[in-house]
Formats: sequence, C-alpha cells, structure tokens
Amino acid sequence: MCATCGCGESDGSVITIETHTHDGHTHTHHHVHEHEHDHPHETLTLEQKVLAKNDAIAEQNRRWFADHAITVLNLTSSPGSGKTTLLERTIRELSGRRSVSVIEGDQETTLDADRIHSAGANVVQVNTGAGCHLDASMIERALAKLQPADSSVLFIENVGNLVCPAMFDLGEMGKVVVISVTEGTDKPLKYPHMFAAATLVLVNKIDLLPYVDFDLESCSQYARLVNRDVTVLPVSAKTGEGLDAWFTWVEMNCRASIDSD
Ligand SMILES: Nc1nc2c(ncn2[C@@H]2O[C@H](COP(=O)(O)OP(=O)(O)OP(=O)(O)O)[C@@H](O)[C@H]2O)c(=O)[nH]1
Ligand SMILES: [Mg+2]
Repeated sequence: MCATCGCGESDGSVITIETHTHDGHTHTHHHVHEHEHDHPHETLTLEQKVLAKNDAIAEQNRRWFADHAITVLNLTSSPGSGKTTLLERTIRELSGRRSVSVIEGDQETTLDADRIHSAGANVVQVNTGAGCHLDASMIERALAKLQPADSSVLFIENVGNLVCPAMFDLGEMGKVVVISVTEGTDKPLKYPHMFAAATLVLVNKIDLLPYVDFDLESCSQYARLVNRDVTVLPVSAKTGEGLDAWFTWVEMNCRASIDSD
C-alpha cells in the first residue's frame, strides 16, 4: 500500500482543511523504499498499524453517520474520470429534495471545492499534499467544519487514484468507482482491489463511445469477475444520459439510511 508509494509518511501531517500546505517531505518515496528492502517485517507491521488506526476512526465516523441518518458515498476514480462533473449535476438534481454536502479530496488547490460551492452544496476541501488518498481522520476533521445536516447526503470525492483509496475505509456506506471510457476496457482487471471494494461502478463519458475503443460489455464482465454482485451503470455526466439510474440509486440509499436510523 502506501509504503510502496510513500504517501503513508504523510499520514496526519500534510493534511490541511481549506488551505494549501506542503509538509516539505518530498523525499519520503525514497526513504520508504529503502526501509522496505532493509526491513520488510517492520514495513508490514507499520502498514498494519496505519490501517488498524484508520479502521478504528472509520468505525467512529460510521457510527456518527448512522446516528445522524447521513448517507455517505465515497467516490473514487483515476484522475479526471468525471467525479466533480457528476457531483455538480447530482447536487443540482437533488437540490430541494435533500441537503447535500461534499468533502473534496485533492493533493492541491480548491478548484473542485469552488465548483461544488457554485453548484450549491456545502463543501470542505481537504488538501493531502504528498498523500494520494483520504483517510478516516481527515474525514473526522472535515466533518467538524462541515457539520452536515441530519438525514442529508454526504459525497466524499477521493483523490484521483485507483490504488490506495481502495484500502482506506472512511466510514462511508459504500464506494462508488467512476471509470471513464477513455481509460480502457481492462481497468477492473488491472486495479482489482478498487473494483472489489466498490458497491457501484459508474462508466462515465459514454457520449465518447463512438470515438474510442471501449467495450462496455467486456468492462462490465471484468468488474463482475472481481466483484460478482457489483452494479454497473453507464452514464454521461456531460449529456445526462443514464443519470436517472444513478439518481434513483442514490435516493434508494438515502431511504435505507433513514429507515435504519
Ligand atoms: N465528454 C465527456 N467529458 C466529461 C464527462 N464527464 C466529465 N468530463 C470532462 O472530463 C474532464 C474531467 O472532469 P472532472 O469532473 O474534473 O473529473 P474528476 O474525476 O473530478 O477529476 P479529478 O478531481 O482531477 O480526479 C473535464 O474536462 C470534464 O468536462 C462526460 O460524461 N463526457
Ligand atoms: Mg474532481
């Protein structure tokens, strides 16, 4: 996991909310690799500790969400698959029916938070600096600022990355993987952990299907090879095609959260 890419070193230190901060530890990558080769056992133990600590905080988050009947969906994808575009449309669609808030995760900038704010939702930007994923403690801190309403929907837009976000439970109800047709049919096979962790797969940018080599049927089959029961919905966040099925899915999950409260 992050001992491989180095972002685990940034855990809890580079994160700032609504600001742009580096911790200056750009040498981390090299250090962790050396450590891994010299002491594989210590590296494994460190990874387990990081994940165990994360899981404990994620469980607290999950309990808090349940107590407040908040539906929480964690959107993951490679960079640029269309998560923010999808959220902009979703916020506009849900407005008037549900209170929607968003936690935006990016290494740098508040660009996505600005877009979400313009679309009409409460938003907090988390900048991870060198980190390549959100973790549960970042969500805990963001919640203190965001204070989402009871029975509302909270979308978490994770850092664009199909690897590490698969391993970090944030306390969400489900992970939604957004893959776009420009990325290639084989992504579920190449990044199986992310697809295995997903509750829903959205195949975005289907308006571009006539122009790219992408086999929707094969991609769906690959997703089901790693996650037998996963739902796959083809959509275009640009044209709106297929989005009704997504809105219905979100609404169904909202009702489930409220009923189980
Ligand atoms: N043709 C087409 N373009 C889209 C669609 N959805 C998003 N885009 C474009 O894809 C680009 C990236 O979209 P974003 O919504 O910023 O993607 P993202 O996943 O939030 O990106 P990161 O946060 O950087 O990971 C933008 O130029 C969008 O206009 C779609 O359904 N069809
Ligand atoms: Mg985005």
